Amino acid sequence: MSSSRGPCGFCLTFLLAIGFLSLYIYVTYHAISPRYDLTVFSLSTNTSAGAAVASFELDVANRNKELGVYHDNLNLSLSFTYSNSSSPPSATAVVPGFYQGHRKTASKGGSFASSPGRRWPTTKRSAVLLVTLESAVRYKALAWRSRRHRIRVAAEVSVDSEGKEIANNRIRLRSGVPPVRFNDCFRHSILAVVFVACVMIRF
Ligand SMILES: *[C@@H]1O[C@H](CO)[C@@H](O)[C@H](O)[C@H]1NC(C)=O
Ligand SMILES: *[C@@H]1O[C@H](CO)[C@@H](O)[C@H](O)[C@H]1NC(C)=O
Ligand SMILES: CC(=O)N[C@H]1CO[C@H](CO)[C@@H](O)[C@@H]1O
Repeated sequence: MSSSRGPCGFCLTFLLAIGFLSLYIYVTYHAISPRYDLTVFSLSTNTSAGAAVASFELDVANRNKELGVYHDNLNLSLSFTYSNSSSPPSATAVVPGFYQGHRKTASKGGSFASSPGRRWPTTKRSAVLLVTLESAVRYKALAWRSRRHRIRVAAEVSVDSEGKEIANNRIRLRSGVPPVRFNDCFRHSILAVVFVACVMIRF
């Protein structure tokens, strides 16, 4: 009995505890960034106002099993890629920030309106538009919140001469996403949990 309580037994228990905890923490708290899909997009010209209006619907999916997501405002911009490339965003739209529980998908509608004095190019022909989304998210695990992670994704949208989106499927907004790191409080708490677990296993 006493031999199993020797230094080797302790080391093994310690390593096993660390291993299981690391695995659990990785599986549970490895944050996946939200997924953004345009499900509806259509461009129409308001002839009375002489302005174009683009309405859209956006699916925002939190694919994490255990993490909630606090979304900051979603800043969207729309540009006409066939016009001169140096031109600034043609229009912007904001979807107000919201909290999203784990494994939830939210559908958010909105519209782009051209800014006063800036007419959009008339789309009497098919065109490719660029939709860019900028936001920031914080992940929530139990009582912890991660720091802010910036999101910048974009997609090209093809519209026909009527201004309707050509592809009928959803259009995914994409980017390279940096890995998530929890703040110091979170890391220290994990260390404390590991320490307590080791002490409990030992005694
Ligand atoms: C078109 O513009 C006019 C004037 O600004 C506005 O009253 C009307 O609601 C607009 N129509 C649409 C479909 O947006
Ligand atoms: C979104 O727009 C608001 C207001 O213009 C700005 O304060 C905020 O920083 C923007 N967010 C991102 C992630 O760019
Ligand atoms: C810099 C650039 O591409 N300028 C072009 C902008 O668009 C006008 C009209 O389409 C062209 O004539 C310019 O050469």
